[in-house]
Amino acid sequence: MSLLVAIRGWTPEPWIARLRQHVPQLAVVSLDDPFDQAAVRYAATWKHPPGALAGLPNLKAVFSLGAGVDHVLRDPALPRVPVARVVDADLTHRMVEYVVWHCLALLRQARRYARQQAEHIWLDDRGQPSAREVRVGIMGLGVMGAAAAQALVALGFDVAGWSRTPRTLPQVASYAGQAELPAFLARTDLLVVLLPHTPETLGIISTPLLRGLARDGRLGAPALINAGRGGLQREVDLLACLADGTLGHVVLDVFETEQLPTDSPLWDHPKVTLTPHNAAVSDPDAICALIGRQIDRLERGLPLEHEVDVARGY
Ligand code: NDP
Ligand code: OXD
Repeated sequence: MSLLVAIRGWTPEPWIARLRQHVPQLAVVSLDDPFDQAAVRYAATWKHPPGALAGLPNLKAVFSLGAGVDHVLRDPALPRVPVARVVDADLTHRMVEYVVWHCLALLRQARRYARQQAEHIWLDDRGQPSAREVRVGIMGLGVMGAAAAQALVALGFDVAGWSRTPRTLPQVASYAGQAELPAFLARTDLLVVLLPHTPETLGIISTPLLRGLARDGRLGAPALINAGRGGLQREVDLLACLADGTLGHVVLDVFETEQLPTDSPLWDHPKVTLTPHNAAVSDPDAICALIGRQIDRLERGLPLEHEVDVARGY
């Protein structure tokens, strides 16, 4: 019996080595080498090529090596077996750091002071609002969004979240579904996007949505932080919204095309902050240990943890 590692875009070797440690009872085989298809019982994937998991007659489950599963579910030939994703405290903590970092940078006008320092300008205009005067709205109040919301509440921000179904979190106003989206946007100065990429959320961060953000915030114009997925945003709309003042600043960790093409206007835009899809980087040890525990559970007849609803897309 074997565990198939199907990775594109990341270097597979470190994953294969760690899976051999954490799943010693199975042979760990790679998509890049010849392997016996009938022996494959589990697959671990990051962006496997569509069709690569078809024709594995004894496959029992697929493990995403990340929290997101859009890279798995986009495969039209994906076998009808349970799919599990990563839920890991370290991964969540890294995302919380990312969101807090950028909310504080926007609140404290980090870019402006960096520019002033570079130009030797001493301009103390005392124009700093406090966190409690700034309304953060988090789209996606799941594992990552809920943890980020709690950290922002602890810093004093005025926090709300938007999800498919209502969520109850201390000191976080909950908005749910399309019907409550306008009210959520209208009270949001900093929009943080931690949604999964699904057929329903594809392209959701567009001009009409961004025009619904609050216009009376202490930061001047609203700002966007997207660390969910690039497919959620329309980049032409982001640029148009920055140009006409609908948005004051945009922070992006994810892009419609990754790697971001070198000629993208986002690179040099003065009101854009970019990171290379590393808001929360998976720790291979933690994730391979999680896969080991999941396989143990299945072999003992227990249900998978963090199973994805394939029809819903997350
Ligand atoms: P979860 O599945 O725990 O949470 C998803 C949230 O999105 C839930 O609150 C869900 O609502 C909400 N949601 C889904 N569809 C809709 C919809 N149509 N309308 C409104 N709300 C919706 O995911 P995680 O928090 O673990 O991760 C979120 C995403 O973050 C991942 O899918 C991945 O794309 C991204 N990510 C990015 C990383 C990076 O480095 N940039 C690293 C890790 C993850 P409900 O609560 O009602 O189900
Ligand atoms: C993930 C990611 O989904 O790294 O875990 O994007």
